[in-house]
Amino acid sequence: MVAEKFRDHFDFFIICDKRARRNDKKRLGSFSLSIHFQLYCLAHMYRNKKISLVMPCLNEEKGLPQIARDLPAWIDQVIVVDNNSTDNTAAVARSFGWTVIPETRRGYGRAYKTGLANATSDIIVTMDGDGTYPRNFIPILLDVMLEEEIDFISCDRTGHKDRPSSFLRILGNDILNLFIWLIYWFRIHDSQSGMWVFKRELLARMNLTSDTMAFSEEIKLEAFTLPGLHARELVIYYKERHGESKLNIWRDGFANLMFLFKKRFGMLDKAEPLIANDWRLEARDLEIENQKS
Ligand SMILES: Nc1nc2c(ncn2[C@@H]2O[C@H](COP(=O)(O)OP(=O)(O)OP(=O)(O)O)[C@@H](O)[C@H]2O)c(=O)[nH]1
Ligand SMILES: [Mg+2]
Repeated sequence: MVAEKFRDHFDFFIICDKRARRNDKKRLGSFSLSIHFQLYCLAHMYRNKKISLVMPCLNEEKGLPQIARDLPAWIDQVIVVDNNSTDNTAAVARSFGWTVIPETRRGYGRAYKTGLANATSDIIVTMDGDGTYPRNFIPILLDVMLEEEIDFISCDRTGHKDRPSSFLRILGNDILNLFIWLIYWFRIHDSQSGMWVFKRELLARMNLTSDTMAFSEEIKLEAFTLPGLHARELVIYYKERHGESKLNIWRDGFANLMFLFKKRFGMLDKAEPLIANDWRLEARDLEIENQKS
């Protein structure tokens, strides 16, 4: 039911986006509307939940201003994890009042681990710092999450047919999705998506080992296979990248494929949870145990 509503919203946003690009006047109109909506929401929090946004960033000074332009003002905490960027990423992020966490150890996964461990809100939203992921979908994703009692949403770019992506990337993603199906037994359409919305408390249960680009598929493997978790994919649209890509298609693609096997066949050491367990999780585990017996 809510998922259907979401699909309508998706079409609506695609139409608005196209129209806004065609007509500057309309863009100004929708901009002032969103300002009013944001002023109305200045009280922070969303439906009584605190929200953190976490972004790993390596030389993303061009992407961050795109994100700041239409990021909902009620987001309580914005964390940028900076890996010694050689451009002005840190200064640009600070100019928007965001928290910059320096991380000297390189890697997408490493940056995420540091950022997620420092997030303090009830719900965490993630995205790249390159401006590709839709900020105006955040409230809709949160609505779906709260109304359908979903624990983890993985945003699926494949529903946006005109998305800017090369044939090789789409093929690589499909191959990884196929292997996930074959060796983990669940279907996913976009295992490499970098936008997730999830309850922070899940971090206490997840075994997140990867320091590299494989972190993106690893967090989904955890979310979709942990017992008692409700994980879903929902479609989003996806925009052109600002700044240079950090993805090496062949190297990262092959490493991500190998990672799937290593994790499945227990070839990785167990990682420390990113946050301490809390009483809510223990209570829910007990509930699951009771249901089983
Ligand atoms: N802190 C940190 N961030 C990184 C590192 N590698 C990549 N990132 C960031 O992680 C995000 C994902 O990297 P991208 O280059 O966008 O990779 P991608 O989305 O697969 O590729 P594109 O579709 O070309 O954007 C971006 O915000 C990068 O700046 C790293 O080693 N450290
Ligand atoms: Mg990207």
